[in-house]
Amino acid sequence: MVATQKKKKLADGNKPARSNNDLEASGERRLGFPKDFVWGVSTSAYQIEGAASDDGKGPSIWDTHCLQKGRVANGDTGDVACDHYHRWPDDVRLMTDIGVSAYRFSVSWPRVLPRGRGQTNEKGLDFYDRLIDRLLATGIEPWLCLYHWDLPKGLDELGGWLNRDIAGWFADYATLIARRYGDRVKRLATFNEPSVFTLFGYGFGWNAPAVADRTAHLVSIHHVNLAHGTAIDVLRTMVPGAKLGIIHNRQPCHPENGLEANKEAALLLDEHWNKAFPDPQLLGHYSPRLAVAIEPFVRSGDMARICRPIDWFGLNHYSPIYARADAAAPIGYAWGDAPVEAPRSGIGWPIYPEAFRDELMNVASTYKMPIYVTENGCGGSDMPDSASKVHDHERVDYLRAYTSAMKQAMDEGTDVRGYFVWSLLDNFEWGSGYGNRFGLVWVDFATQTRIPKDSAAWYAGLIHRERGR
Ligand code: IFM
Repeated sequence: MVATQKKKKLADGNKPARSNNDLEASGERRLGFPKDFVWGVSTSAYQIEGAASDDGKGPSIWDTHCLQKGRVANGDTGDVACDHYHRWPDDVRLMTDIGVSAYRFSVSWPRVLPRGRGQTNEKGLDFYDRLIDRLLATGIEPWLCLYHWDLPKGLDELGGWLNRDIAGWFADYATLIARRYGDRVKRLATFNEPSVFTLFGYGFGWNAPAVADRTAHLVSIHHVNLAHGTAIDVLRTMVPGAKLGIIHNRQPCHPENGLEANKEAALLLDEHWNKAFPDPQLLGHYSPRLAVAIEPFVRSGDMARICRPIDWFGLNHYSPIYARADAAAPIGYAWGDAPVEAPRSGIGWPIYPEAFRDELMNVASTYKMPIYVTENGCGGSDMPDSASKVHDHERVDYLRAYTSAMKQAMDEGTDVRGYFVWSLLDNFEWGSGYGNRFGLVWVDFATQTRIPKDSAAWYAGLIHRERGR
């Protein structure tokens, strides 16, 4: 039934509730966030755009990764995803309906530079021009991230993140973006979750480019750090008034089952996951275990090149993670399981809002920077009911608890200036394919029908209340 309804009618008929009556009826109270607090939503190019080879886009490592049997659940690919490349005006309208003031998205490197360097693709560049212009016209600030994991295949063939030259290729890409969009986009991030794409892509080998090797993992970390610093210098010079940052995934790391035997594994995971990027970028050195391991790949002058001044710390947080000792694993430990008694989301991720509060405070005291929470959200397997409504109470509860925890951290003096829900839309969740849904808006991937979920209405209400309007 959902499939046969007209898209426009659905979008209008499912607008998130925001009237005063609705808000009073909801019984939610204002938490007292500053009026200028940034409320946003996040997405990434490969996860929503689709149009994998339209208008001259080149292949990325995710395009080819998805074609390999067994890599992605159900054999799903990002070929169509949310078809955002064609439906972006509808998606901007959804953001307007929710009332966000900011939208974080990533540029697909191979869409604008099909081989990663050299020849640019005008049609791909035009796409982001249109999106940015519409966002600005609608009063939504574009937050542009240069890299959210979709490395051009052409660069992977040259070694990708294992080739030291990539720092220069990335800086050239940053130059293109700065020149093209820097007049309108002032919020720029170099990378999204460098620890995740290096650990999962080169350490565990689960994600593209599916390398599982200790040395490759270490080398990729260092080269991403070099690329970050080099690109920051480009953006700083070329984009007047830019506010530059980078987005880190930060989660407390615990030994599986609290066992002594897993403690060293947890400490190593903590360095790989939480410290491998912000420490050299903001403190000018690698953390102790990494400093020793990475030393053979560090050349004179590298640390100064990596540690460049930035303006904000993007923090993505979901739940604590766990490590288990495993001497046979390529990087010396295995991904651990959460305690059986942990409260969990629909996709099994532990729910601990107090860990979020603590992580915010920890980041603030370690790196002493303004924080924007650039991702936080809850995965499930939501489906519409017979009335085409999606009652995702679990996500609402999660978001309520996590935004309250964030406010607690702020009340303790932590400088948090914004919060972006992951994600605007259900989308391609990497190795899990389309089964894991994080969206405020439900997407029927067969018809591309969008239905704002109850969580979209809840978030709209929160924004409305906190703005005091
Ligand atoms: O979907 C991802 C996103 O690409 C990076 N951060 C975590 C999200 C949920 O897994």
